Amino acid sequence: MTDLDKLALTLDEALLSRKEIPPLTKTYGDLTLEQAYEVQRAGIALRLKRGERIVGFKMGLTSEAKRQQMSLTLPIYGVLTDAMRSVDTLLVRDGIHPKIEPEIAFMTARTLHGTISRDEALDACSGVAPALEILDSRFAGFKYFSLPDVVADNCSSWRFALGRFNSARDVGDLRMRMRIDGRLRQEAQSSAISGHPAESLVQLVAMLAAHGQSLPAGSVVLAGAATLAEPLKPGMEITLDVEELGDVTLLAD
Ligand code: OOG
Ligand code: MG
Repeated sequence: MTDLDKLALTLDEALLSRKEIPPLTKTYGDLTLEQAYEVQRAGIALRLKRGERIVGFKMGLTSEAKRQQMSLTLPIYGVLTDAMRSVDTLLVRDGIHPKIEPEIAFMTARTLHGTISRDEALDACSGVAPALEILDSRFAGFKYFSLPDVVADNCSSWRFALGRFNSARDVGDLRMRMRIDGRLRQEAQSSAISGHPAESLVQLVAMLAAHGQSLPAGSVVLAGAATLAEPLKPGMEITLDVEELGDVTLLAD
């Protein structure tokens, strides 16, 4: 087993036991971004061995608000599996210190590879939907010291919820409003996501190509949060409303 495999195992144990750990770059030392993606891949391999199936990818740090919240600078990606999908309700106690954020999801209908334009990305999608991402860092206090830590931890991804996919294409400047128990808590235009949410898809496909991978047809892609994430507590009802696209609601138990 390589050192990077061992780091993946440590993160996986933290996920399964719901016990936070110190950042890897503190306990192990510096990691390059490339090594961090290797740790991420090894961690996903452990989940696949448990029977989970890859259903898509998430982009992270695609908005200025998120980059400032986390003091990190570059867009990053993580992997989504079927076990991470929440429908209607979510048990907060299954996590460590979850947070929720408003997103837009794409569903791809064709394989995408390499350098593509925003229009090519949109042409390849069968639908777009309002989405909520529930993050849960495996690191103590949800604090990071470096981008490689976050990438190794599958970009803090934990759960996601999807609204209904529809065929809207003009998704570049839609109002997104996230309410908690009926009170407006976060709002932004969808343009806060990479300038245009489809740009996140373009960036994801380019980053996957740099790792020799394509984005398979039938993938769900979370484009990244438009606003800051809000801490999630049992009893909260969270609704994201995206102009033109509709809404998605999740009950935290
Ligand atoms: C990193 C993941 C960021 C997003 O949508 O920007 C992310 C984090 O905030 O822990 O998912
Ligand atoms: Mg996110």
